[in-house]
Amino acid sequence: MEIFGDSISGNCLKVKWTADWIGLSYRWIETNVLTGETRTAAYLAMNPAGQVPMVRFDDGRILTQSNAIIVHFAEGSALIPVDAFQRAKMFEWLFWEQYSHEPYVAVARFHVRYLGTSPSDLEPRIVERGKGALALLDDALGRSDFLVDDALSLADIALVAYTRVANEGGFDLDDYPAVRRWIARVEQAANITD
Ligand SMILES: N[C@@H](CCC(=O)N[C@@H](CS)C(=O)NCC(=O)O)C(=O)O
Repeated sequence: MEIFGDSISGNCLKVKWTADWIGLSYRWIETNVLTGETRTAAYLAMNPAGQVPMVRFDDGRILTQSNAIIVHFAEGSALIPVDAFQRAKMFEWLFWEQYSHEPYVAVARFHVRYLGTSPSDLEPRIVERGKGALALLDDALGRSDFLVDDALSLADIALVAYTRVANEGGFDLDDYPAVRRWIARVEQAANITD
């Protein structure tokens, strides 16, 4: 299969890390969002949303949305809890990541690191909501080594993607000590080096 992704994107890297952890074989197609490679006619024909990550399976089927992809990849693996309630807790984190974390922590980073915005010029709501998301994570991780059932799951892989680079968006991770310890723990458990 082919994974279309931009290596600067946490949404794409979480797909790569999950595939690597499971040992799937794939071809990585580097797709630059900054130069509009997701907006060409050929790309839009595959994914009308014009975004990465996107997977094209050998039979031509297409799958998009990072968290849908990692759930599909990890089906039957230890990254998805067997217990139905714990599995639902994992989904709770995955939905929260897309609605209440990524739109602030990742967007702040994109503006600061890739568009050259000064952290002090970021929209205050983005900063406030980003800090709130990091504080919520810190609180949860003060009580448990991993987000779900004290074991590495897709919740950790999805949430570490932008949390580990939150400083690039002007957030100070020193304010969230439990988060910092968890980042190191997840990087080691999930073999994350890039
Ligand atoms: N909810 C989507 C978000 C995907 C997304 O925002 N992708 C960005 C890169 S992180 C993108 O492709 N941006 C290019 C564009 O919108 O033109 C997911 O989790 O996959």
